[in-house]
Amino acid sequence: MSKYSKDVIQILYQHHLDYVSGQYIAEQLKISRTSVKKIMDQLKTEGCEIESVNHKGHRLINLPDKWYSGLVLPIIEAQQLFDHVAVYDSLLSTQLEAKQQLVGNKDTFLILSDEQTQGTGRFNRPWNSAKHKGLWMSVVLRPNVPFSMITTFNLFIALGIRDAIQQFSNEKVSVKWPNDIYIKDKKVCGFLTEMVANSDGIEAVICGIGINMHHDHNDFTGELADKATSIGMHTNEQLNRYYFLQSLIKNIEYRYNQFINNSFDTIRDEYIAASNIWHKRLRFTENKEQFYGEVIDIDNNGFLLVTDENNQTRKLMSADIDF
Ligand code: BTX
Repeated sequence: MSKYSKDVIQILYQHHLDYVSGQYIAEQLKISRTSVKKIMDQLKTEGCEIESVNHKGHRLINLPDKWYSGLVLPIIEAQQLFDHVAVYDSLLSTQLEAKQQLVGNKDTFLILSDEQTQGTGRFNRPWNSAKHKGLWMSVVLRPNVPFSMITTFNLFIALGIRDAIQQFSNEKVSVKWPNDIYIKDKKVCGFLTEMVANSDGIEAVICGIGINMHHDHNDFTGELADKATSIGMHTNEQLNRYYFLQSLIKNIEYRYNQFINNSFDTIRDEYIAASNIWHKRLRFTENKEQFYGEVIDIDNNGFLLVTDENNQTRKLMSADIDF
């Protein structure tokens, strides 16, 4: 891919419905018109719907589905959340990359990759992150809040992710405390929050988010076959990752500001209504201990209150829950 592809597509996006001449693009980027033509052909073979008309120029008809930093940038710039964004074709893991890039600066940023070859969930479990299929990303934020507040970060962000997915799904989308988002009875998204801190306070919060988007039934094999789903399997609309990202970032920003300014009890009712863990006998795994029980409440700090089979109430901060 030419290093100018992202600039060319950004220029086309900025002019959206209008034609842009090859001459104009060449002048803006200080490259030849032949190079512009080559890049345009390359973009078309990658699936960008570009119309080229003699004496008029080039026009982007539809947003592509492939990630181009030139198209992600305007989405990020429309919100206040991030200082910058980096877009990759393939990474081991956006979470690993984010942790490397946060050192030695105070920036907030987004790392996005079309594929992860070693995507991971909690406890180093593998996270399936196939190319072109999903949204695999990590956000780095720098909240100036006490350590004690960080436990509720995940709960606020869960609602942001849930709201974004709900906008595109025909079916009800719910939160499975503490780290998953479900469509009906299948997992569409997993996310995790990690923190870098020193004695002065929190240096960074790194939230890794994996959302299945374009998968169909055949894409989920093995243990995922009856566990996982994608937004694409529950929508009538043509799903485009840029439109989804736009909504996701907006919703995350909204919930992040809520998190900074409010305690969990202000969203507790909303969180409870969005959760799918009520009135069920569930299996809990906490620190390798397994037990069965029923969730009775989520307290004002976001801890789960569970009555186990011995009628004991347990307070959980994090656990694996199986239906
Ligand atoms: P988790 O440990 O709760 O979930 C991991 C479990 O979810 C796996 O053991 C498997 O059963 C199931 N699983 C794996 N891949 C998928 C999938 N694509 N869809 C549905 N279920 C799946 C949840 O961890 C947190 C996952 C965070 C992933 C993001 S992606 C961007 C960032 N980079 C990275 O390496 N991790 C995060």
